[in-house]
Amino acid sequence: AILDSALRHAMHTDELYLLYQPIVDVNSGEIRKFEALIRWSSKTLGQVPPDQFIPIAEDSDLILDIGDWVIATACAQFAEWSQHFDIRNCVMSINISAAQLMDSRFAGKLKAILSTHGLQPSQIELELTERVLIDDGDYVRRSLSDLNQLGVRISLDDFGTGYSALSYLTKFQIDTLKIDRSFVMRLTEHDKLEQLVSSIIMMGHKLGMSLVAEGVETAYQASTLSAMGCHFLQGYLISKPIAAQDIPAFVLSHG
Ligand code: G
Ligand code: G
Ligand code: MN
Ligand code: NA
Repeated sequence: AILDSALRHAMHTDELYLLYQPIVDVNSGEIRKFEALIRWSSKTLGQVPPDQFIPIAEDSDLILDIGDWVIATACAQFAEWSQHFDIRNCVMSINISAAQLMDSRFAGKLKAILSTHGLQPSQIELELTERVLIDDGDYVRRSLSDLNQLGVRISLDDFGTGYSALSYLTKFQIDTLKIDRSFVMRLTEHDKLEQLVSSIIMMGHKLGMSLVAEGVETAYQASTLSAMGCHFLQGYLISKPIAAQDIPAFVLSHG
C-alpha cells in the first residue's frame, strides 16, 4: 500500500519516466523502432525496477493510470522527435498489461491520443505477452479486434517462454514476434540453440510475421540471427535504453 501511494505520487512528478531502446533493421542497420521502457527513480526508495513495481500496479487499478500515462508520454515524445528526424518510417513500441486490454475504452482512448499528436496507427506497436492471449476473455478478444480495426500493430513479447499453446497465433492478428532474450542469450559458440531459434523464425515467416530478436549483445548473435532471416535486432549491441532527449542525436549519428 505504501508502494502503491508512492507510485501514484510518482506519476505526477519526474520520478516516473520512460527510456527508449532503439531497434534496428537487420539488413540496412537503420533504426526503425523504439521500445518505451518505464523507469521509477523514487526519492525515498531509490531506483525501483519495473519487474517490481509493474506487478504491484497490476494488482490494482493503478496500472490503468500508469498505462494511460505511458501511452500519452510515449506518443507525445515520438511526435516531438519528428522535429529532429523523419519518424514516418518508424514505429513506437509500447508494453501493455492485460488489464489495459480489458478496458473497453482502450482502443478509443488510443485513437484520440494518436490524433492529438498527428500519428498514424501503423506507427504504433503494442507489446503483449503470451499470457494475455492465453486467458483470452471476451474483453481481450474485443479489444484486440478494435485495435486491429484501428490499424495499430500487435507484437508478442517474450515469445517462446512459459506457454506451449500456439493456437493463439492464428486466432489473433499478430504482426510481430519478439524472440525472448533467454533464447538469444544462448546463441553462443558453446551452447547452440540455433535449431530452435531458426524454427521460430521460419514459423514467423510462414505466418507472415515480422521478427524481432531481443537482448542481442554480441556480433555473433547478430550475424547468426541475420543469417536465419530475423528482421529486427534489439539489445545492448545496438544500444541500451536511452533518454528521450538523446534519441535524435543517436538516430542522426546512426546514418
Ligand atoms: O526495461 P526492463 O528490463 O527493466 O523491463 C522489465 C519488464 O518491465 C519487461 O518485461 C518490460 O516489458 C516491463 N515494462 C517496461 N516498461 C513497461 C511499461 O510501460 N508497461 C508495462 N506494462 N510493462 C513494462
Ligand atoms: O520483457 P521486455 O522485453 O519488455 O523487457 C525488456 C528489458 O530487457 C528492458 O528492461 C531492457 O532494459 C532489457 N534489455 C534490453 N536489451 C538487453 C540486452 O541486450 N541485455 C540484457 N541483459 N537486457 C536487455
Ligand atoms: Mn517488451
Ligand atoms: Na521481452
